[in-house]
Amino acid sequence: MAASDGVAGAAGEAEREQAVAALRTHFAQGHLTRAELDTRLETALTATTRAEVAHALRGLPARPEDVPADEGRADRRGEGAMPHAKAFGIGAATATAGAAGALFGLRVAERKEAGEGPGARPAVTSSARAERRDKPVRKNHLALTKEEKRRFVQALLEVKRKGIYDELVQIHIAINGGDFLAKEGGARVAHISPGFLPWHRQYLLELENALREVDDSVALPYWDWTYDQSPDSPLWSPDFMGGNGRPGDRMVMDGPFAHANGWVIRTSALPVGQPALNGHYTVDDRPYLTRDIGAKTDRLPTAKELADTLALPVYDCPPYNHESGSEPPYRSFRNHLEGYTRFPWEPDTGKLHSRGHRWTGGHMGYIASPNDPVFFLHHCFVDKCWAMWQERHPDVPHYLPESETEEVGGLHTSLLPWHTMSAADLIDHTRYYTYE
Ligand SMILES: [Cu+2]
Repeated sequence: MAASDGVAGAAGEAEREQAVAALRTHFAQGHLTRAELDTRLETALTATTRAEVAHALRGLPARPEDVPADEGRADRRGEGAMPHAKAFGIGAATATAGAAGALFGLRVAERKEAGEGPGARPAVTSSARAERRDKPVRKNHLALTKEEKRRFVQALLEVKRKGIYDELVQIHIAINGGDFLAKEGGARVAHISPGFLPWHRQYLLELENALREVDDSVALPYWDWTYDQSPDSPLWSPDFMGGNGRPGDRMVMDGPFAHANGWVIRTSALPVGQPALNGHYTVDDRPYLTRDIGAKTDRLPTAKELADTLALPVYDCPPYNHESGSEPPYRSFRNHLEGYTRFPWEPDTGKLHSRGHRWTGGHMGYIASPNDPVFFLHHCFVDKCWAMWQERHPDVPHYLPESETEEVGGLHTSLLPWHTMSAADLIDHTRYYTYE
C-alpha cells in the first residue's frame, strides 16, 4: 500500500483519485482522445510516486475547469467498490444488463474497451469533439431551412451506413431492457430512474457527435409536441421523417426512412408477456420501420401537462422509480416528465415523454424505439424540458440522489455503457450545445 502520510515522493490514494478526476474532466473537455485517456488512466491508477502521477498529467493545464471534488471516486471501474456498478457485474456486463442484452448477445462496452470494432471510435464515446468545435445550436425542426433538413437527413443516413446508428439502437435495447426488468427492484440506469435525463442526454450527444463527424453544420432538431400535434406537420413529410405506417403491417412507406428507400432495421425486439414493459423480449426481424400514429393514444402531451410538471421544485425522490412523486407534494419532476405518474387532475398515466412514444406507435412504442429517427427529435425536446426546468429552479439540485443507491446512480456515477461521463458532467448542457 502506498502511503499518503507525507512520505516525500510517495503517491497515495488521494493523489491518484485527483489525477483520475482531472483526466476525466480533460477528456470531457476534449483535451484528450479516448485512447490517450485510457493510457493516462492506467498510469494514474498504478502510480506509487508523485512523479508517476505527474507523468499521467503531463502536458495538460494544471487546473481543469469544474472538477467536481469527488469525481474521481465516481468511475473506478473494475474495483467493485460502488454498489451500483457492482449490480451490473462491471465492464462487459454493462450492455447485457437485462434479458434483452443477453438475447442479443451484446458486448458493446467490452468491444469498446478492447479497442476493436466500430465501437472503438472516439466519436461514439465522448462529447469532446463537439466541445472543441463550434457548439451545435439545437432548433425546433419547424425552424429549419430545407437545406438544414436535407443535411440532417443525409448525415443520419451516413451514420446509419457506418453502423454507428444500429450500435446506438443496440445500446438502447440492452440498457432499456435491463431497466424494465428491474422495474420493481434492481439496478436501473436510464429509465424508471433519475438517470433518465442524464443518460438520454449523453445518448443524444453520442448521435449528434457522430452526425457532426459527417457534417459539422448539423445539430439535433427537436419536436415540441405541446403544439406541433398534427399528423400533417412538416415533421412527417417525405423530405423529413416520412409519414405514418400503412394499414395492416404498419410499414412506413415514404420518406428517407422507408424500407423501399433503403432504411433497413437491423436490430429490434418485441415485448413478450404481460405487463408489456416487463423486460422480456424476443427478436423482431421485420426489416422495415413501423409507425401507428394515434392508435395507442389519440392525443399528444399538452402545454398544461408540461407546465404543471415544470413547476415541480424537486428533481426526483425515493424510491426513484415509476412511483416517485405520485403523492402530494409530487416531488419528482423526473418521473412526471418521464411519464410514469400523473397528477389527480390528469385523466391517465403515460404522459409527456411516454405519450410521445405511444402516440407515434410502431417502433417508437417499445425498447427498440431509436430505430425510428423521430426518437431523437422527441428526446431532444425531453432534454430541452430538463434545461427549461433547471432555468426555472436555479437554486435546487439539478440531479438527485447525490449519492448512488443500490438501485440508481448518483451525481458522480459514470453512465453505462460508455463510462465517460456522469450526471454531474451532463447537468449543464451549454458545455456541449445550446437550444434556440
Ligand atoms: Cu430511452
